[in-house]
Amino acid sequence: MKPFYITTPIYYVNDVPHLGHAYTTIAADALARFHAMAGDDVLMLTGTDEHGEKVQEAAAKRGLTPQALCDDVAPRFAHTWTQLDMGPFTADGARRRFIRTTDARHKAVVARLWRRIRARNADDLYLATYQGWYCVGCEAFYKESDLDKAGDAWHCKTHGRPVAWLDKERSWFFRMSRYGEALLEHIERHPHFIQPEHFKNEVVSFVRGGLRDLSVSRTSFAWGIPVPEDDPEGRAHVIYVWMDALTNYVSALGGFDDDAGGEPREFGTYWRAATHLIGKDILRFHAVYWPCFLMAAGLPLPRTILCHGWWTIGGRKISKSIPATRVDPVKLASDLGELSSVPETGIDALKYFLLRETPLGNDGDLIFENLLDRYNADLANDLGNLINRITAMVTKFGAQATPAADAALAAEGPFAALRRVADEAARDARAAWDGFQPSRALEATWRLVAEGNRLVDATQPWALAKAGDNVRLAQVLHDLLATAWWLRRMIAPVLPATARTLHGWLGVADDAPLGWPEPGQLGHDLPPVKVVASTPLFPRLDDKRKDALLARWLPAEPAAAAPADPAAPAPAPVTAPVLPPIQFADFEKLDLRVGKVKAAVKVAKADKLLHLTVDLGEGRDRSIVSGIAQRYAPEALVGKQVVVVVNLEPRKMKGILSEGMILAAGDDAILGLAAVDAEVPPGTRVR
Ligand code: ME8
Repeated sequence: MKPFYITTPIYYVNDVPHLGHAYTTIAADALARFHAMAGDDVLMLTGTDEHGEKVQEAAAKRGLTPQALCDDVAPRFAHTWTQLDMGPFTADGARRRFIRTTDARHKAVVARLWRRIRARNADDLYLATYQGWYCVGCEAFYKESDLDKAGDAWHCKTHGRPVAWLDKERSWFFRMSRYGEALLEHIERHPHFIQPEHFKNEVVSFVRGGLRDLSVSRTSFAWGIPVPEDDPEGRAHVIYVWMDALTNYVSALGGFDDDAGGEPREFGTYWRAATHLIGKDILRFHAVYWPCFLMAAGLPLPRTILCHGWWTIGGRKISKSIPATRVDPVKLASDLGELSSVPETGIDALKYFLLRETPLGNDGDLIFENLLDRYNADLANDLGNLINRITAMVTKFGAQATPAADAALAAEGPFAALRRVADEAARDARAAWDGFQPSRALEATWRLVAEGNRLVDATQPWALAKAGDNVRLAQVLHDLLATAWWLRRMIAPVLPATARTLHGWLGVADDAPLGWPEPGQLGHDLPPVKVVASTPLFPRLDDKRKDALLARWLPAEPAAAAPADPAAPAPAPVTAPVLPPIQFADFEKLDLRVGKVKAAVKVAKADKLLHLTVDLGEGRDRSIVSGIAQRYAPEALVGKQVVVVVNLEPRKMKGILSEGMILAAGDDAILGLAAVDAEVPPGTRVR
């Protein structure tokens, strides 16, 4: 059995899981499931990154010790993966492991890595003074050329927030400059080391630009693993959180050597088969720092760094720092499965969309309408429909046991076409999975789904039954069951709940072999079946249902979709003083109306402004410029009711006439639009 070791990043515990984290874990889970079906010896690892300044700060904000914060949040990650049908991940020697960097075993391996580097080349680690910019969000040191200047301050490109100046902090340095050439050579000799290709090119040009030595210890805070040797000046250093975190991939295998210097069995088996799946935000740490640390310690490198893009909403990265983007994957999945006879298939629908919609290395904008459209097209109309048709026809036409295939018929017309498409789909999907391309794998799989539906349309089994053409009818039913059995396996990496359900409906034995379908075997590999009638797995969403889901999800109601942030400070009290009293007649002068947003676009060169077209029941729409762009994506507003002051003097903003003012509460970060809780005709007065 070939080993296959797939890892996700270990996530920071300053945040609870959001859709971005779920995406990586879902992709890793799908790869793990595919490889298991392909007969590989699979180990999957995820976990939490618990040390460093960022976690220490988050704990302080919540009034907790760092350890208490970690103990609260780490299980939430593990639980989320179980809720998304990927668990359980456990700490012990299981096939699915969860590692925490506060585990004693991990800490010991990090200290060993340090000593090992020192023992090989003592001057690879040396004491000096660090001065420069640091982003606590990234836990990374930056040159000014890596940063954006906004006003007087330098800002991190990922977090968009000002970076801190570390002023002459005494620090251990790692001589990374020594390893640039060796790294370039490794990348050249192993063309699949960094995938996809465009990320490899990015790394190569970064390394060619020259590697600088890296500060790998901190003295200004204590939440980390102590450097395992003394500083002659007597200062206490903790190991840089990235050196600590990256080592998790090895400590989860029991480390790279034991007390006697021998290689632990799991390290020997899995390390060279390691694939680190990561987001592009942390490419440099994985494709540059980590290999350099390993080379300095005389250790082999992992096989592949597999990098994916970012999910954004309205063009903004899904991240903790932008509350409106923090979509809760569990909520989304449960909403999607709400009407299904098997609610867990909502989880499958979410996984399917995320992996099908965008190729792994690309960025994807999460457009909820597209999610619902894909659900209807690919899952309700195509897959769900096919499954229901197959089980319904087999039960209806009485072929409860496996109908026999007729060799002559199988080589003919639609039956031959089905075999050709099935073979191609299995081959192409397998190659795509092997090449880390889930989107292509699903596309290939759906060619077989389409062909199954085509077979039903082309052969019209109900007409065959009516005409008493039992030989042909048996062939159709046989081929449909054979197709269902192939699909049960081919969808399993991404739609495990659907696959399990289909398995049950087909009545196949629990221990039937679940290897990847082999070309030429359609029908020949069909185990005995005992089909039961099915119920709708992916009921079609009509417009009313779609609108109801969109209303739940769109960021205009952030509370509905955003998970609570355990690290967020309590909101500040509203302290604005109450204004002096006014007469009712003064209030009556204000004309407030309900409007319906018909269109919304960003205003060029104005970060805060949106240009809205609003129906106020006047027979013509009004143009209104509103300062809500930091909080609302334009597409989230279309169709929404807003409250508008309609009798303010019109004025021009950025050259655009604004004929009204939208009422909202709060400022950029916690802005909420004033709303009326019933649908009322545009132009209705608000008093
Ligand atoms: O970086 N789109 O942890 P983290 C896609 N602890 N993926 C996203 C995403 C988005 N919008 N947002 C987050 C850390 N991710 C370190 C890792 S590993 C030794 C240490 C995913 O909690 C993506 O995989 O900030 C990204 O790399 C990871 O979450 C960052 O998680």
